[in-house]
Amino acid sequence: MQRNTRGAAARPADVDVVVVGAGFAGLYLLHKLRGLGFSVRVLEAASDVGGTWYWNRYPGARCDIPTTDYTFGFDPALEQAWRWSEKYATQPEILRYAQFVAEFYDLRRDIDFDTRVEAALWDEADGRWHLRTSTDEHIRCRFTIMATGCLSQPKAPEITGADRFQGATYLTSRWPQGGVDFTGKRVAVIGTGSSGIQSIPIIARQASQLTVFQRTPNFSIPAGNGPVREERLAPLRADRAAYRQAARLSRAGVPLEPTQVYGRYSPPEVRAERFEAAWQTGELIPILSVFADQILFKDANEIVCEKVREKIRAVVHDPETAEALSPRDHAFGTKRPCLDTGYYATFNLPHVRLVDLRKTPIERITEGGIALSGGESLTFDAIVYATGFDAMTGALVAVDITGRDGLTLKDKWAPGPSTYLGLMSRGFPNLFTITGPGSPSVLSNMMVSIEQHVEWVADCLAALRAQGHTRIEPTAAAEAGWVQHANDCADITLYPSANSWYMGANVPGKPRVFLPYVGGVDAYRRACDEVVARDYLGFERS
Ligand code: FAD
Ligand code: N01
Repeated sequence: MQRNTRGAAARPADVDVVVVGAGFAGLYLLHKLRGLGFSVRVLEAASDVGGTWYWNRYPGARCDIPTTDYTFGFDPALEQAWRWSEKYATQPEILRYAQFVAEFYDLRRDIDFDTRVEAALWDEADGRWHLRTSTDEHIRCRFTIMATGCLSQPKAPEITGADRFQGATYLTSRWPQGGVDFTGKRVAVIGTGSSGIQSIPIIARQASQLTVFQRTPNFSIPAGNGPVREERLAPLRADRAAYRQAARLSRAGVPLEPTQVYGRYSPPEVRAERFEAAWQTGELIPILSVFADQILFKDANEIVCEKVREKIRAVVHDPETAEALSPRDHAFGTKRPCLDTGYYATFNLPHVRLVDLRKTPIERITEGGIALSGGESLTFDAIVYATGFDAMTGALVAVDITGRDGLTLKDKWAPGPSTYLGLMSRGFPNLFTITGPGSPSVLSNMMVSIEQHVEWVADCLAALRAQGHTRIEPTAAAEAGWVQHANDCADITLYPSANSWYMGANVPGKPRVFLPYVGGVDAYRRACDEVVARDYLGFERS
């Protein structure tokens, strides 16, 4: 028996299951597996639960799926016990929710905090994983479940001289717990993805000067935040179970009837009306679904792009700045669009400047600030990096995972990740990934996808135990088939045409592979269910 880092309780060094990560996925796994009678330990690098919502404390951080949907739906009692205050809750409120879930099910007693899993080695003779942690503990387990998150491994800034800056440096995804006061400071923000776009208007309120360094403009729509709207609450109140079931059987994990209207065949007034209706919802899924063909064909997609650009021009006073903020290099939706509160209007403020890095790239970061290629040198008190993540695979390959016959996950996935259903990868028996590459994950309401994966894996472990099996691994043919299918689904869309983190394009040297499964939450769930109905088709068990 060994002690956890908090010294709170003795922990067994040999368990049925180790779960890596205590975000929403890890929390639900622990609850579910405990209920099935498995011995479980959860190992978490952070000092508390929450995952994404523990780490991303930058100003303005909120969810971009409405809280009516971005919430656990597996337990009516949990839903009864919690009320969200806003359409899009802030990071502190979502973190409180994660903490509330941990307390509701008394989860913390089986979680080791401040404990990073550094290595995992499969012992074929023993039929177990042997894990090594940053606290130098060695743990044996029959099953390892990686609930390490899709957006949890920050990407390095990759800018020459980044370590030379003498002022304060912040990373949005590792924001200080006590917050930062930028009052009177000259601040640089590098990056205009969701994190940059959420934080920039708030930093602008404090800073004496704010300079935004934009490499690629992003599409953003106003969130229209406020109290949870009655029309969202009504169907939930009327029949909670039916609402949650509709989400599970939807394309993106939020109940929405798919449209049959094609943009390319619609008259201008229909296009305008449908776009405006979606824009007014202030929600991502409707604006991603204005037309049935918008993610398939460039001309249909361009209708949406140009309407968003019109909105930008209507807000931003300076035409040159408006044009610089208008995306022209990627189709709408092929990079995750953002939700904002006053983002574009921020560029009308006299103390806010946009630097278009396409025209004047950063040459290097200096002791005092940022030097641009044209010879201009800007001085700052603080630099904020909103530069994103090594998404979907980063946190998995950061652990030194060695499977059967000495195969490492890093080597196997060097040409791109290869999985069966985004749940397992051949060569790594008894190792599961929650919302892994090849599953809908980041293209969906993650709460719905996390629940589906947790339930599938938990049912699988229970079925193995019931059948007297101790080992499971996908076949080579099943994995190759799924990878082919996932690529085929992506290739008929516009998604692969963008330099997005969905494609691994934001990390130098990362192979260009479309990482999530684009076929939809509904189709994906059916595929997973069918595999089970056919007695775990595509898996070898012993
Ligand atoms: P995470 O929350 O990422 O948790 C993974 C945990 O694993 C982390 O706590 C990490 O510390 C730990 N970990 C990783 N590696 C190790 C290791 N080797 N050893 C020990 N611990 C480890 N999705 C939506 O659907 N809607 C949204 O509105 C939304 N908003 C988002 C906003 C932000 C700012 C970000 C970054 C992401 C957002 N997402 C959103 C995606 C979000 O990541 C998921 O919704 C969800 O929170 C993921 O939960 P998770 O438990 O799978 O992973
Ligand atoms: O990261 P990003 P993020 N020099 O990768 C730029 C979720 N999320 O943290 O596009 C200059 O999107 C980079 O430029 P480019 C959501 O799923 C949700 O913002 O690579 N610039 C880009 O502009 C989201 O999609 C919310 O050319 C550099 C930016 O940095 C995902 O997390 C909030 C650079 C990174 O954008 C990631 O979002 C936050 C460099 N060297 C996050 N390197 C919600 O609203 C990178 N960039 C719920």
